[in-house]
Amino acid sequence: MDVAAGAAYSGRRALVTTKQVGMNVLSDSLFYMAYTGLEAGLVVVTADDPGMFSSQNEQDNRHYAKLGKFPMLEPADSQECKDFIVKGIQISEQFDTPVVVRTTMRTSHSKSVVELGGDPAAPGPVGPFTRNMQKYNCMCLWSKKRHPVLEQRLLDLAEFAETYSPNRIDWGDRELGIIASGVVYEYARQVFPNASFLKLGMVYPLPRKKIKQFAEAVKTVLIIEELDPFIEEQVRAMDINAVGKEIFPACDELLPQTIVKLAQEHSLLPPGKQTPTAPRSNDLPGRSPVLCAGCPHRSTFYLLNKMKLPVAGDIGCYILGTLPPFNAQHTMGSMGASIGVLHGMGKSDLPEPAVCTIGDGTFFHAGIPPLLNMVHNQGKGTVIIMDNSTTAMTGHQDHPGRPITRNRNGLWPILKTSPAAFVPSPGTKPRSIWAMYCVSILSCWAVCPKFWETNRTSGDPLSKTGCLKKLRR
Ligand SMILES: Cc1ncc(C[n+]2csc(CCOP(=O)(O)OP(=O)(O)O)c2C)c(N)n1
Ligand code: SF4
Repeated sequence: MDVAAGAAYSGRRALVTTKQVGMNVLSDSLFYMAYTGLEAGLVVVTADDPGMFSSQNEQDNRHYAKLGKFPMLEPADSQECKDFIVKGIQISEQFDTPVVVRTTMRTSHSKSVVELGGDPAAPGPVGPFTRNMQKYNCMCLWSKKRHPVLEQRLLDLAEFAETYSPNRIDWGDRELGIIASGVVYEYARQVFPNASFLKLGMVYPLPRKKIKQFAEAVKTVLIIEELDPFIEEQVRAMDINAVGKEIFPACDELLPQTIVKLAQEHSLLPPGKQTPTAPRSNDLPGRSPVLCAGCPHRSTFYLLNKMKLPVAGDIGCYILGTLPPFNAQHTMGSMGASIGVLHGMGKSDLPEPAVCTIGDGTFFHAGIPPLLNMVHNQGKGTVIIMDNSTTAMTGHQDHPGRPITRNRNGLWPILKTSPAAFVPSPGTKPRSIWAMYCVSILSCWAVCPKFWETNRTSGDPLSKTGCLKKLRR
């Protein structure tokens, strides 16, 4: 996020993409950017996960818009996903603010026809850096003066939302007026084809006048939204009698068949209406996710299970060490948390030695500050770095320890600067964990075979290293 800030301050447009919990990590920087504004457009795309298909919680990131005071757009289909990025950049430059585009897992994974439009003009050279400390330096002295600017900007954006075309009313039967946004709008349209609709493309700030006009013209206002009553609370605060969360719960996705079922239970639809759903075979066996055959994490978890140690876990493929047959990760919270949790366990004088597991990608992303903190505060425990030379779980992305950007043992130069006892993997006796009573690091290194499989023909420098030659034999 700060890299994007630096670019936007320098006059270059920037885009940041993140999954929903990534907003928690980048919010500190996004919030200061709402105060400073920028020299060129900046858009953040966040993908929420109603239904928790691959996330540790089901947070509703729309709240960030209200908390951080920046506009948020919500596309309903692939065309809008593309259009809202362009519109987001325009709004960002027009109102001098970062803009967040919120998708959900379904919008991100769905495919529909997109009209591309013309190629954007190539960016020209940027001028010298704008030296405007009163705007870009958030020292409280100056930041205090930016707060009223931000409040006025929100009012201006609310006015803009009134005429912003993706906030549109489609009149139908006036008995029922539905307010919806995102992919849920598409579902609701399918379930209630004859109702009147207020479709919101901008979910913060809301077009208050348009909402009032809509509510006054229909008999019942129904708000269908996944997760929290974010729109509903704002609409009710406008003294509009709306129905929403008493029908549609705050947990899980609201798929068309769920909307039909709940609407029937509350007499909004006659019984018997069905929504077409994809056919499913009932005779498929249940399969829980497992570590791949030959995964190097397997042997580490096999030993951890045998040693019956308490293990603070982290996020990556190795989260699967939690499940049978390993049963070897006892906590997992957020990316990089394992080292801090281990630190706390060590400070609690447990009657047994404790360890934590953290992948190399996660270590570089979020593990170094807590490790330094642990060493500085004389913690005790063993940090096991599950080094498979890649960021496997999310698609084998590069990271700073990978040979493509560094030497083969990218972790080592960093670990050697730490005053923790460092035990590299070759010849390591896992039992030595028992003997350690300080911060120790055990690097379990073996390349992820899936990564090797997909990269061996790509000319990636990793495929030329000795480790891979060994693996191939
Ligand atoms: C704050 C945050 N950002 C991103 C993610 C998505 N994420 C899940 S696992 C992972 C990477 C794991 O890589 P690594 O630690 O190297 O473990 P591996 O999968 O290679 O075993 C990422 C980026 C997340 N869960 N939380
Ligand atoms: S992708 Fe790689 S790290 Fe992940 S489970 Fe498979 S072998 Fe293990």
